[in-house]
Amino acid sequence: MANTLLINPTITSRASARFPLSLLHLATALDRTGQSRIIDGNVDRDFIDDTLRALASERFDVVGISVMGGPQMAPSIAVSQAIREHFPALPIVWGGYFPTLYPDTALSAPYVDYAVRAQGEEALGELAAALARGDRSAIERIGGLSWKRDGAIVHNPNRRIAMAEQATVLPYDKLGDPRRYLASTFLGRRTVAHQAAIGCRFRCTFCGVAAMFGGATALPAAARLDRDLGYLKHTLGADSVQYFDHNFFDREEEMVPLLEVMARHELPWWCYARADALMKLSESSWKLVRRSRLRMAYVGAESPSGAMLKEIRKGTRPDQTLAVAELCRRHGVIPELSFMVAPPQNTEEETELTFEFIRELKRINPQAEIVVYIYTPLPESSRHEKDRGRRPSAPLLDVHGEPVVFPRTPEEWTQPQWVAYACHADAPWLTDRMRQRIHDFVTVLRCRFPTVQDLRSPPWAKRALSAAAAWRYRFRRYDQPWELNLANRLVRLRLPQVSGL
Ligand code: B12
Ligand code: SF4
Repeated sequence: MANTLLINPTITSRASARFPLSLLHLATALDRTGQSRIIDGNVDRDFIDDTLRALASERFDVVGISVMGGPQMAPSIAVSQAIREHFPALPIVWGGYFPTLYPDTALSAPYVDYAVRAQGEEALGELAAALARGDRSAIERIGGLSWKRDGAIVHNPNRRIAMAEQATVLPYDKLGDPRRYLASTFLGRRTVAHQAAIGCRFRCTFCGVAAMFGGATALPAAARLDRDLGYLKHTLGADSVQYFDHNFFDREEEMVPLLEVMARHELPWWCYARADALMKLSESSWKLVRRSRLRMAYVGAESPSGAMLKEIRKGTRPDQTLAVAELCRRHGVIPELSFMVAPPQNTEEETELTFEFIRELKRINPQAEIVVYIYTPLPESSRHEKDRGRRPSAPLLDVHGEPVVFPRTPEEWTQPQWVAYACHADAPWLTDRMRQRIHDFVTVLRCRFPTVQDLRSPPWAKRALSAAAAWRYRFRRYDQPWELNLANRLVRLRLPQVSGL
C-alpha cells in the first residue's frame, strides 16, 4: 500500500489561505488504494522543517509537491532540495501548473524526478503504486507523466481529463481543523473555497487553463454539488462560497440543475465567467442566478481591441464586455473585469485605448471592479499539444529588440523579473515610462474607485482617497500622483487581483 506525502509550498499569508483543493483531490484518489498526508505551507509556516520531521517519523514511498509559477517557485525549490539532501532516495514528484506548462524545465532540476502534467489524481496514484511495488516498467505506461530515463526526459502521452469519482466529500479533516480555512470576505464572514466543475471549453492562447485542459471541461452531477454544499454549509458553517471553477458558466441547459441546487443553499458566491456566457443566459436562468445570490463575476475582458481578442482566440468581443457591465448592473451582480495591457505590439497605443475603455465601463457601471494585468503570453512550447503551432504569435522581443529567452531552470524562474512575468506584473518589452504610466493609472483608478473587496481600510479613508483622486481621474491627469501614493502608504488600499478575495 503506497504512502504519499503531499505538500503545498507557501504562496500566500495564513489569513488568505484557502483549502488546498489540488491536494485534497489528490488525497481522495490516493486513499482509495493507499494512504496520504498533507502539509500546507500556507497555514504551516515551518512547512520545510515539518516535512523533514514527517519523513523522519513515517515511511513514505513518494512526495508530491504542488507548484504554480510565480511566488511559489522559491519555496517549492527549497523544500525539494531539503528533501533531496536528507532523504536522497525518496522520489520527488512535481504537479500543478508549473510542471504542466514547463515539464522540461521542472525535470532539469536534480531534485525533481517526475512531473505530472494536468490532472494528477490517476497519474499520481499509479506512480505511487508502481514506486511502492518497485515496478519501474509500469512507469512508461502512466499517462500524463514526464520522467527521466538514463538522464533523458521522456514525456508519456497525455491523459484525458475526467471528473474524478468522489464517493464522499473531500477529506478536509486531513488539514487539521478545516474551519481555519474559512475567511471573512465581502461575501460573508465564513467564505469557503470550492471547485464544482473542472476545465474550460475555450482555448485562449495566453491562458494556462487552456494549456492544461486543451479545451475540455467536465461538470459535476447536481447531487454531488448538493452534497458538497450541504457539508460546507451545515457541517463546517460556511456562509458564502468562492468558486474556483476555471470558467463557471458552461452551456445553459447543463448549468440549470446546478444553479437550482445553489439557489436552494442560498450561499452568496463569486466565480470566474465569460461575457458571452452571461449574455446568453435566459431570463429564467438569471432568476436562478439572483436567487442563488451571485455577488460578483470575474470576467476576462482582456482588451478593447477586437483584433487583439481575435489574435488571442478569446472568442468574445469588446461590445459584449460593455453589454455585460450593463447586464450585471441590472441584475445586481458586480462584474470584476480584468484587462491585459501593454501587449508586445502597439504597446502604448493599446494601453491608452484600454484606459479609455475602462472609463467607458465605469460610466456604464460605476460598481464594476477593474483588474489591470500586463499581457504576458505563454511561450509557444507551453501551449497544449493540440494548439501548439496553431496561430503562433509573432516572436517576442525585449525592450532592446532582442528575442525574449524564457528561463530553462526552476531557479531562473525565481528571478524577480520572471516572478513578475508569471504574475502578469511586468514584461521584458516594457519601457520604464510605460511601466510608470500603468502604475500611475492603476493608482488613480483604485483610489477613485476603492474595491468592495477591501474590508480592512476604514470607510472614511476610502472616501477621502476617492475624493482626492477625483480631479485626476476626471481630467486624465494620471502621471505622478504623489499625493495619492503618500496617502496610500498610510491607508494601504488593497488591489483585487493581488489578494484574490
Ligand atoms: C487558488 C488559486 C491561487 C491561490 C493559491 C493556491 C495555493 N496553491 O495555495 C492564490 C490566490 C494565492 C493564487 C495566486 C496566484 N495565482 Co493562482 N490560482 C488559484 C485558482 C483560482 C484555483 C487553484 C485550485 O485550487 N484549483 C483546484 C484544483 C483541484 O485544481 P489544480 O490546482 O489545478 O490541481 C490539479 C492539477 O493541477 C494537478 N496538481 C496540482 N498540484 C499537484 C501536485 C502533484 C504532486 C500532482 C501529481 C498533481 C498536481 O492535479 C490537481 C487535481 O487534478 C487557479 C484557477 C483554477 N481554477 O484552477 C488559479 C491559477 C492556478 N493561478 C494562476 C496564477 C498565474 C497565479 C499567480 C501566480 C498570478 C496571478 N496574478 O494570479 C498568483 C500569485 C500572485 C501573487 N502575487 O502572489 C494561474 C496559473 C496559470 C499559469 N499560467 O501558470 C491560474 C490557472 C489562474 C488563471 N486562470 O490564470 N492562486
Ligand atoms: S481565459 Fe478563460 S475562457 Fe479562455 S481558456 Fe482561459 S479560462 Fe477558458
